[in-house]
Amino acid sequence: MPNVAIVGATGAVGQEFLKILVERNFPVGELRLLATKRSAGKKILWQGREIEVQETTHDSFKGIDIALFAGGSSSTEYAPSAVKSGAVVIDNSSAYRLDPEVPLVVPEVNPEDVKWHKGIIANPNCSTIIMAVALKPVFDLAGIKRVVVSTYQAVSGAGREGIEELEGQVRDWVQGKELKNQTFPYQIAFNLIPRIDVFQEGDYTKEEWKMVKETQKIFHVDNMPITATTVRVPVLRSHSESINIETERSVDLEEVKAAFRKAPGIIVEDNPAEDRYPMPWFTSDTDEVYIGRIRKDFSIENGINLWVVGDQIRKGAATNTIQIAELLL
Ligand code: 2RA
Repeated sequence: MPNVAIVGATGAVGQEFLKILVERNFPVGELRLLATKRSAGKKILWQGREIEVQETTHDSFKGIDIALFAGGSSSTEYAPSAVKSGAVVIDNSSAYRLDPEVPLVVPEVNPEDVKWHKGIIANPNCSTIIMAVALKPVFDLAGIKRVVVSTYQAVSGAGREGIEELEGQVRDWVQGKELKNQTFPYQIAFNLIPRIDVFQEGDYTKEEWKMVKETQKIFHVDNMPITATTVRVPVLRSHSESINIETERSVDLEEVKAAFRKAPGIIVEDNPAEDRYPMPWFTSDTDEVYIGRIRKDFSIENGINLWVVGDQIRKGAATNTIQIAELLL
């Protein structure tokens, strides 16, 4: 059984790793829990074992086969040491995602890419993963000419602080107090903010460029035309995306629906007659990508509109990482 290390074990994604390893029955020999100095010494009960969290150092990876990095700046510092010790790193940070030497993997889309890793495999950005899972059946069926996506991203995408900020602002508003913001650039309660991460080239944000460039890499189509607008909304968990796809070839909508129904990792929830469509409140804490509002785009010859929702902490981060680890086994 492989020895597994979790770097960032006490954070939101790290904690989710612990749950998902159990849920998916992932075989684990030793489980080493690593975190910053601040969390070192904490004891975590996992599968009847009491495991003490250790501070991550360059020597933390001796005897480890698979190192799951939950994200953050520790990746560039410690992933090379983990690889030197013989571990395969699966990294949730953005550090290696566009490195041509590092595969960027969504198991439902490009599982074969794990084969050419040189020690590090990158886990894509959460909103990218959710979109890629939804695009794959359409890509296989009719080819993709262009994608226009707008996201509605939950506050937990910004970590625990994001949740605390929204909850705190709602509480303060009810009590008639002044609302304060620290994590987000403006008040997020009863509002939305059309800017996630920093502004970059062309006045697009880093999150928007991630959706473009990472998707192109995952599908091995460097020039796939994709344009994104990413928006933070006052939702606690699960990212939603409105996706417009122009296909290369004409395709019957029923065929598209059938392809979604057959595809791994997708649940079709689309019944206008019964007012059924995916919503973030109901998809949270699940592993699938939910697709609804499947419609023809009548403004172009070959176009489809979708409403796609997925739990970004699970499928957008932790579950996708463990699925990559399963491919390694
Ligand atoms: C967000 N995509 O939702 C980011 C987290 N990786 O802010």
